[in-house]
This record gives sequence, C-alpha cells and structure tokens, in this order.
Amino acid sequence: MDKLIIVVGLFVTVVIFSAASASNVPVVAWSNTRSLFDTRQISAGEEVSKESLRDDFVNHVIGADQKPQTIILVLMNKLKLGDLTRYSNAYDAQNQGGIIPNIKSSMESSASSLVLPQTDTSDLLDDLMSKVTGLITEINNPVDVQSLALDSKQTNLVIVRVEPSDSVEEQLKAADKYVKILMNKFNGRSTPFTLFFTASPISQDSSHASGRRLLQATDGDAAKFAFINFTEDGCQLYFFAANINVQFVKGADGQKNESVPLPTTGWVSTGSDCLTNRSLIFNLGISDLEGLNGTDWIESVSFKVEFNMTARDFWYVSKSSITAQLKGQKELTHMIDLHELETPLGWSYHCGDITFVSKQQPNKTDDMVNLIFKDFQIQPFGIENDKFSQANDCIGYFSPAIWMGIITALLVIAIIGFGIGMMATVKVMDKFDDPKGKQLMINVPES
Ligand SMILES: *[C@@H]1O[C@H](CO)[C@@H](O)[C@H](O)[C@H]1NC(C)=O
Ligand SMILES: *[C@@H]1O[C@H](CO)[C@@H](O)[C@H](O)[C@H]1NC(C)=O
Ligand SMILES: *[C@@H]1O[C@H](CO)[C@@H](O)[C@H](O)[C@H]1NC(C)=O
Ligand SMILES: *[C@@H]1O[C@H](CO)[C@@H](O)[C@H](O)[C@H]1NC(C)=O
Ligand SMILES: *[C@@H]1O[C@H](CO)[C@@H](O)[C@H](O)[C@H]1NC(C)=O
Ligand SMILES: CC(=O)N[C@H]1CO[C@H](CO)[C@@H](O)[C@@H]1O
Repeated sequence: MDKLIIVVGLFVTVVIFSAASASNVPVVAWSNTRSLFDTRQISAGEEVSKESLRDDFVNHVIGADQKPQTIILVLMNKLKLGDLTRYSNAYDAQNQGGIIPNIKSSMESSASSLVLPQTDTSDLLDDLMSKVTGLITEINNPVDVQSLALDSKQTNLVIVRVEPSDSVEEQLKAADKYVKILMNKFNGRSTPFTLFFTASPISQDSSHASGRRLLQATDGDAAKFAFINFTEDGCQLYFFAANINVQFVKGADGQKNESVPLPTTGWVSTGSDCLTNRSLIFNLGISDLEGLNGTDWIESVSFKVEFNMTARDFWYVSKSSITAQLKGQKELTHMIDLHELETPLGWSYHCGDITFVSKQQPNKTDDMVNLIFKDFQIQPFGIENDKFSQANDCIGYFSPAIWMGIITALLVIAIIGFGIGMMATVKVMDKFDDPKGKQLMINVPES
C-alpha cells in the first residue's frame, strides 16, 4: 500500500513538473552593440518568468533611453536547450557548430550575447512589439530578407518564422540559413541590432510527430505553405506542399547535385486549364529565382500534370512533365511518370516524400531537373466543403510502423509456439506411473 502511494505520488509529481515546464524554451540572443553585456546574471537551472524576461532583459536591452535599433526575432515552432547542445556539437572540442554553424559563429563574434536556458516566452512577442517605433515586418521566406528596407532612425522589428517542421533538426538548419542571410544584411552595416532566437511556447501541440495523418488544409496552414487553389470553369483542384526542392541531374553520367530548397511563396498556376469536368491540366511554376541557397544555376522551373478520369471514376495522371530554364542554357522539358497517383474520385492523394523524376533512358545525354516534394497533397476532382477529401496515402496500408508491429507479434508468437512445442515433447518418466510394472521400493531405514 505504501509503495502504491509512493508510485502514485511520483507519477503526479512527474505530470505536474512536465506541465509546468512545458512552456519553457531556451532564448539565445546576440547583438552588435554591448547592450546584452550587463544584463542580470541568472543562476544555474533558473527558470526565467515572463515578467523577468520583460523587466530584466527586454526593457534593459531596448530601453527608452537607448538608440533606435533593429530587433530580429527568429522563431522556431519547438526547441529545447538539449536540441541546441546536441545539434551544435557542443561536446566536440573542434566543433564548427554542427548543423548551426552560422548561429554559432555570429553569436561568438557578436559584441554581446546572452543564453537563457529555460524561459517563458509567452509574452516576448508582445513585449518586443511594444518597443517598435518603425516597422514590423514578418518574413516567411529567405527572399524577403533581400528586399527588407528599414528606416534606421526607428526601432524596427523583423519577425522570422522558420518553416514549421516535425523535425527539430530540419528547423534548426532552416533557422541557421536565415541567420546567415540576416547577418550578411545587418552585420556589415552600422545599424545596431539585437537578435533573439527562440521558439514559440505554444508550439508543443502543433507538432504531431508522425503517424497516419490525413492532412487537411486549414486556413492557418494554407497561408504558410505552398497551397494552390485552382478554381475555374467548373474545375477545382487543390495542391499543397510543405516544401519543394529542386535537383540537377547531369545527363551524360546521371550524376545528381544535392537538392536545394525552393521558396514556398511565389508559385503560380498560369497555364492551368479546365478541359472538361473530367479532365484538366495543372501547371505550377516559379520564376525569377534569385539564386538564394544554391539555386544560382536555375532561373525558373515548372511542372505540368494532365489529369483524366477512368470510366470507373478513378482519377489518374495521363501526361506530366517538368520544364526548367537553366541559367545560360536553353529551356529543357522532360516527361515524368506519375502513374502512382491514381486515386478514386472523391479522394485526395497524399505523400510525405515524393520525387518527380524523369522517365528518360539513363543513356540520354540531356540534363534533367528533379522536383522533390515534402508533404505533397493534391486533389483535382470532387472537392467538397472547401477542403481536401480523405487521402489515399502513398505509404499504403502497411507503413513501416505497422510492419514493425506485425513482425514483433509474429516473433513473439513464434517464440511462444516454440516454447509450447518444447513443453509438449517433455516426457514424464513412465517408470513412475506404469501400474503394471514393478513397484519402486525405497527403503527408508528407521533410525
Ligand atoms: C550543380 O549543377 C550545376 C550545373 O548547371 C553546376 O554548375 C553546379 O556547380 C553544380 N553544383 C554542385 C554543388 O555540384
Ligand atoms: C460533368 O458534366 C456533365 C455534362 O455537362 C454532367 O452531366 C456531369 O454531372 C458533370 N460531372 C461532374 C462530376 O460534375
Ligand atoms: C484526357 O482528356 C483530354 C480531354 O478530354 C483528352 O484530349 C485526352 O486524350 C485524354 N487523355 C487520355 C490519355 O485519355
Ligand atoms: C547505355 O546504358 C547501358 C547500361 O546502362 C550501357 O551498358 C551501355 O553501354 C550504354 N550505352 C551507351 C551508348 O552509352
Ligand atoms: C478556392 O477558390 C474558390 C473560388 O475562388 C473558393 O470558393 C474556395 O473557397 C477556395 N478554397 C479555399 C480552401 O481557399
Ligand atoms: C548556402 C546555404 O545557405 N546553403 C544551405 C541551403 O539549404 C540546405 C538545406 O536546407 C543547407 O544544408 C545549406 O547549408
């Protein structure tokens, strides 16, 4: 009974503790001024409350008596201090910053910096906004940084929301990329800035790690990712992708360059066409790529998919191609094979990872361009209630997780079966229970 109470007590403590610290995230800040230099020292393990964050840090750094500066807030959707140590290779003596080299080096070379391991950031955005005398700019895309024009006589706020992802690693990489271009923009100039790198505290529930998720577009999602609503002449098609990467394939030897991410904004569906209500052409492309992050070899890319319907009301791709304009070369177009998209009418097609590759012979010497989609979803027909219908998932019913379960169960059954089989073959020595046989006599000498 005592033990039970202790166990229940421990359990309750753990639950309360994890609930209390759920909203605490690390805050990393640095500046090209010395403003972060003489902020309050925090003690080891201290959880900084939102009041303390405001009074001891934000008000101190961006005080009314300070000169105008640019405040940059880089927000991930989740982050733990452990993630930072882990992915920055903090335990490696010769460490270059792991997957966040730019964050590490900018912070180390800054005039002053600050790390608050456990902080309640629920009011941080409001606190920062209250300091603004100039502009508040929200950035969802690296291209936006280039065009950022700020009045240096005012205090401006630049909010960078790193593309949400279930993987902290991917988000950190993306955040690092933003920091690199932001620092290129701000470090060289005389504009004072303070950068806060943290996560929004409400993040926890927005990250469903994995599983059989049937993605349905909600308003929030639609704004942040490449969501396309093509509605025309009685045709309606929805397309969604969390991100789209492009990859160069050298024709002669089939060698592939590493894939590079394309912006999630700026995609247009010009050239799409509603042929009949059972057939449509969807064309989606992006042009004027500004060469950010490895896309300097490509100017524009688009893909074109023709959907038809079978007599049995399955929609399928009857023709599809990718067209790309490489820098300084002629436009190249090649057919792709998307027969796996075949789906019953009234369903959408979803795939966590899909690559549009050419179906050209390996010997063809033409260069090619592949498109790689994350969280791809499309529905060309039968959309109801303004959202994707139930999804036909490319993983199919037997996902790796389900296979793992099945194999584990089979293994257990095999072991138990083997055990039962072994037990069944155990022979009782029949000497003891043969009634006709000679009785076994044991003489016990009486002492
Ligand atoms: C990728 O391919 C292009 C071909 O246009 C080439 O110029 C570029 O150097 C390649 N990049 C890498 C990283 O291999
Ligand atoms: C397509 O059009 C035909 C004739 O115009 C109509 O009978 C049919 O119901 C339409 N189908 C759909 C799915 O709207
Ligand atoms: C798809 O539909 C269009 C328009 O109805 C038609 O021209 C084309 O031949 C069809 N393609 C196939 C493969 O059936
Ligand atoms: C075409 O490819 C095959 C195998 O991929 C190879 O054996 C053959 O030599 C190639 N032919 C030419 C002309 O490159
Ligand atoms: C798509 O566009 C149509 C027509 O403009 C509109 O009625 C519909 O609500 C839009 N759907 C979404 C999800 O925005
Ligand atoms: C130059 C640059 O920023 N390269 C980055 C492009 O994006 C990939 C993947 O997100 C990063 O790994 C590169 O560092």
